[in-house]
Amino acid sequence: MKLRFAPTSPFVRKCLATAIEAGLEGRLELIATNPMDPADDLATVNPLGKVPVLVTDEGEALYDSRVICEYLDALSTDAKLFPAEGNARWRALRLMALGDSILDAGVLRRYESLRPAAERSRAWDERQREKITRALDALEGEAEAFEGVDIGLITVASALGYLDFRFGQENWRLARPTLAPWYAEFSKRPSIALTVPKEAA
Ligand SMILES: N[C@@H](CCC(=O)N[C@@H](CS)C(=O)NCC(=O)O)C(=O)O
Repeated sequence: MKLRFAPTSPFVRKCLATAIEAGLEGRLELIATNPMDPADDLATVNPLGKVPVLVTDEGEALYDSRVICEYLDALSTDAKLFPAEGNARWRALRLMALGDSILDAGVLRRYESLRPAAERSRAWDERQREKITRALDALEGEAEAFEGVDIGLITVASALGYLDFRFGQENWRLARPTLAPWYAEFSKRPSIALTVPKEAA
């Protein structure tokens, strides 16, 4: 399987962490891809021009990260990261949605910050920042119940790691006394420790 990969992308990280948890990382060939480079052929496999994309051994291109993670989970014979049913399933999917939405807002803020100063909207940035703050407060309110590993918690960890990577000066840990230690502990998992985002070489 081939994974269109960018070392800064938190959505790619989520897929890699899932592959590691699922024992499948050895089957992934990473294809370095810059989604912001108009010369990159990414749009030939994903019309949206976004990473991650997984090209299966059968040659089918799968996107986005939610679909890729569920595909990897289905291939795995290890413990399932997408709980099959009941409250555990809905909680994991909701936490995945919350983590993904922190990432959507964070990535939008990042792209906004790269625009020429005169074109940037402070109101737009603030609107996205408020979404992130409310989502973090919601996570703080339920972090005491976090245990084990599933796709929801992997996504939340990917989101918190991205906030450290791009918005470290805003220090999300302040006034989050339950979420911060949960993340410190969860980050010791090889799937999280081995996939910390970094600038492209
Ligand atoms: N919902 C998508 C989001 C993917 C995404 O936003 N990827 C970013 C990189 S972190 C990207 O490729 N952006 C390029 C663009 O927006 O043109 C997913 O879960 O995979």
